[in-house]
Amino acid sequence: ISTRIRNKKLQAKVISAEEAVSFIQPGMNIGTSGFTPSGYPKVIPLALAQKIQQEKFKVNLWTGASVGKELDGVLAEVDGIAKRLPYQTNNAIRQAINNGQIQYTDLHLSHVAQMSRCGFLGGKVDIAIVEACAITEEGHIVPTTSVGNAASFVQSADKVIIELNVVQPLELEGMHDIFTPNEPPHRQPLLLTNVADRIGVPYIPCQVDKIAGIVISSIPDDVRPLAAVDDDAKAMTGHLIDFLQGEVKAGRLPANLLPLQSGVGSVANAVITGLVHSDFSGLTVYTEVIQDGMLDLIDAGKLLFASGTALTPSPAGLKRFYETIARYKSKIVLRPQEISNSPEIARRLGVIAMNTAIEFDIYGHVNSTHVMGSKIMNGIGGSGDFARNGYLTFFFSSSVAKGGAISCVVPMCAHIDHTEHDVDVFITEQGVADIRGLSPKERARKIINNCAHPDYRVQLLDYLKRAEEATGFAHTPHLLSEALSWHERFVRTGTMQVS
Ligand code: 0RQ
Repeated sequence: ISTRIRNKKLQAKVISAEEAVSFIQPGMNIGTSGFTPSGYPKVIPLALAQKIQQEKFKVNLWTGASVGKELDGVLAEVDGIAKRLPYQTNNAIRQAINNGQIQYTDLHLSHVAQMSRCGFLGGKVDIAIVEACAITEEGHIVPTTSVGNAASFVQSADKVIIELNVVQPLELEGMHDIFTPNEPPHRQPLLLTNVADRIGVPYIPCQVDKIAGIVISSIPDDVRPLAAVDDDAKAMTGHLIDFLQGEVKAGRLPANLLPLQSGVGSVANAVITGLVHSDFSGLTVYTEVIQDGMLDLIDAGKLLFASGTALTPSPAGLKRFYETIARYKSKIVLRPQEISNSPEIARRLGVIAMNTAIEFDIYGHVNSTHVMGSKIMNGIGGSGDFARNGYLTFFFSSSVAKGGAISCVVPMCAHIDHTEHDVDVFITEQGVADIRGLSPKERARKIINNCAHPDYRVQLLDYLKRAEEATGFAHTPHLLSEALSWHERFVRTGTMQVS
């Protein structure tokens, strides 16, 4: 254990998970490490769930993004969460949010650290629980497969509990670059001008006295298998690659493109995998999650460097990563999400932002988060950090969902996460709508003709034509009594199609 806990005084602070949760009081704000099912604490939340089941109380859970079942899942199942932020993908949590049990605050991921430090989120972090692969002699924490908000939570917490995970390889040490900005006014620029630049230290700074206990864990990350790449995702990837080639030819992008950002989900991974089989090389990545496709790109010699805040591989991808960690170590850096998702850096580097929508409307607004206007799916995640600040911003979606009963191109989104001002290009399996420089009415025709499913094109064009006539060809024509009728029709009849 001395190779993992290098401070003698701290070796005496190893406690059980049950002892660790005795520090947690009802109503506390618990800030944890973790981003996607990577690098989150596991044995302490499992013990906390047991305590909550016996004593019936709730805590507020702040993480980096979604986390694994040993944290989100078990705490939701014992009804132990009062407020959850800033992103989730767990079924039990989603259900509890949508039935009113959990209050959920869905935030741009780059905003969370500053908001928590500055007390915007309902007090400060009472206890930070952080997964580590080692603790240095000075008490500094070496994170594992993600960084998320851990550094900021440690900085502002009263107490820190470390979950030392002995199945996370020690070779992870050196892969992190931790920097926490000072608060305004007079904040200094982030001096990061290339994806591989390092601006911080390879550990989370922490004072020895703040560490209340260390719990040993040997539970691996709950990584998930990748969804199969379906025909829609393949078609979208093809459209994207053709489009990027056109941009290079037109002189609007360099031959090795610009740093790529890619969201989560089946489409996002298919897109990155598609690049492996393309002619592009010398690529770089400045993103939040590093998925299997990026490891493939490194193996194919096409990806020079990837910067993110989390490794989010499939089980097979994680095995490959662990087995050949030395190969990837020099090509990957993990940063706090405040830096990986920084709007300042996304703008400076000229990131190509690629995210997935639930639906988008004919004028170019995007809904990434809500089903039929009311029910949360996951959250905005980092999509807004990159979409607004990218050099070139793409949104992907299949043109229809639920076997064609839902058109993902609608007259008006029933919830808006990204506005018409944030998007450059939409891609569905039907085609590409490049809306750069277009007026709303020009955009509408392009989006309908290029991206909507043929089964819904006539219906959409009819809406547009009638809205133009009714408003006297106003700037962004809408029929207010009809704009959301497509969603209403689906809820009432089970389809958006007019019979
Ligand atoms: O539902 O699972 O019940 O079949 O939505 O859709 O097609 O599997 O797509 O896995 O790529 O997820 C937007 C949710 C897409 C995701 C979203 C239903 C569809 C299916 C999932 P079923 P697919 P994906 C970086 C960036 C926001 C955060 C973000 C997401 C399910 O990409 O959460 O971008 N993005 N973060 O049937 C009703 C519609 C629908 C619909 C699809 N119009 N109406 N249901 N579905 N379209 C990541 C982080 O920040 C960590």
